[in-house]
Amino acid sequence: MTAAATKIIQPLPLNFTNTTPRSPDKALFHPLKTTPSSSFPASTHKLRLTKPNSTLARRRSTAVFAVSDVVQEKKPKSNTFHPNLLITKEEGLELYEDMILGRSFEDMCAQMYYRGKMFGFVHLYNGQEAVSTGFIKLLKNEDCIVSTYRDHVHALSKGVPARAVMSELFGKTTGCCRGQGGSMHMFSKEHNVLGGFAFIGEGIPVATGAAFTSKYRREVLKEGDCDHVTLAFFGDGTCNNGQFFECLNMAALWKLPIVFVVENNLWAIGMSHLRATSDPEIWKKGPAFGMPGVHVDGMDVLKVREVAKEAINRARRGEGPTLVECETYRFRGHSLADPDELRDPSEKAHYAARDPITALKKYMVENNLVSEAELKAIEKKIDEVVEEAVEFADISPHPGRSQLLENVFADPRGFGIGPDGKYRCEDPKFTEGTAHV
Ligand SMILES: Cc1ncc(C[n+]2csc(CCOP(=O)(O)OP(=O)(O)O)c2C)c(N)n1
Ligand SMILES: [Mg+2]
Repeated sequence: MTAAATKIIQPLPLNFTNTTPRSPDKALFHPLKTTPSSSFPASTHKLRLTKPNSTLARRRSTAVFAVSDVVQEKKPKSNTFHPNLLITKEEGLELYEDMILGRSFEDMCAQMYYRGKMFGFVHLYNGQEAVSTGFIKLLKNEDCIVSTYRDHVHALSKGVPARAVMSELFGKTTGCCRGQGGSMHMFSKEHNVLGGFAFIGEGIPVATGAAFTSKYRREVLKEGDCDHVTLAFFGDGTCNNGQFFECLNMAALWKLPIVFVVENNLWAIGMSHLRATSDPEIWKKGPAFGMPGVHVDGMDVLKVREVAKEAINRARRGEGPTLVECETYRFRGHSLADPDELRDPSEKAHYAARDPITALKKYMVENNLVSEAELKAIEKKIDEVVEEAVEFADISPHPGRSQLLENVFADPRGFGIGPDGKYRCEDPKFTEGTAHV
């Protein structure tokens, strides 16, 4: 084997240095005029926007820079008392409450899991709240979301009651999937939460299909008011899967109303993103398919929200999909079964210091949008919501035997399941004429 070939098949060492000359970095936007987007400490790669060189790339990336310009010039008109801020007091309180709910809920899940109240894998979202809140709080109920196995907080942000999510985790009938889905399969038709998915990448085609439905209803069935948007959330590791590329292609080709939201938390279980991906700047894959690609600081809910507004509105206006890469970090192990011994303590400390909840709190208090007391009141209210969710889940009944096969396999002949948990049509005494469904 030649030396060159050997070099190619070697995984990148953690201290990999990219020596390729690059054009000057240009951070995408700085809506809060804070520090430029950070680099990932696991590598010398900086996940910043690099100006595209070719004319084609420039043409395709125009929308990326347009997002940037809009964000920099943003001055919300409604915010009469704080004309230089990106949010009103009400908006700030809503964002804070949603992030606190996500964090407190997940902390409670950890406690309940270790007390044996939940079974199977449980993946928590601590640290990534700015992404769920920054995007989902901008949606209408009719808009759809699709998540991964790290899905509790997306469901909460979309309005699924905490008690329904907790009960689902406890495997109880009062759960949002009647206890049949569990942690990785949150679903709510009422809230248009189209699922958590245990298989990585599996939700992306479902989200693409949902976006196709909206377009079909609007353009073929002539439902003029159907401007629904779908958000697909997934991780950095998932972007190496085929479905990601296939769906980007299809969504761009058909100009579907979808936003692909990558939650790049640097790790896919124990595999560093920088060792697994040929070009770690995921946002660049958007322009490759003819859609805008945006990189945003996923630890800053206000920045995420500004990018989300642009991408969601673009989809709603019928202008097609956007790929948004949110640079974020999970504060706990991959799942509650993971002792989290692989990640460097200094990397963890770096991101812990950028906690998105603390950052929003600081921003609002320093800009006199809210008082500490108002934030404390929200924290107290959410504590009660989460406590109540646990009590509710605890006293709720387990599903009966008859539910065992429901929604698992297609009922062979459509006559339902009897009280013994077996298909009615399999009963030797069954006849179609007397079947009672
Ligand atoms: C199709 C498939 N292959 C492999 C796995 C095993 N697996 C579970 S989580 C995971 C890593 C995914 O990482 P990422 O997309 O970055 O999401 P994160 O867990 O960081 O949120 C893998 C490979 C799986 N669930 N599905
Ligand atoms: Mg990841």
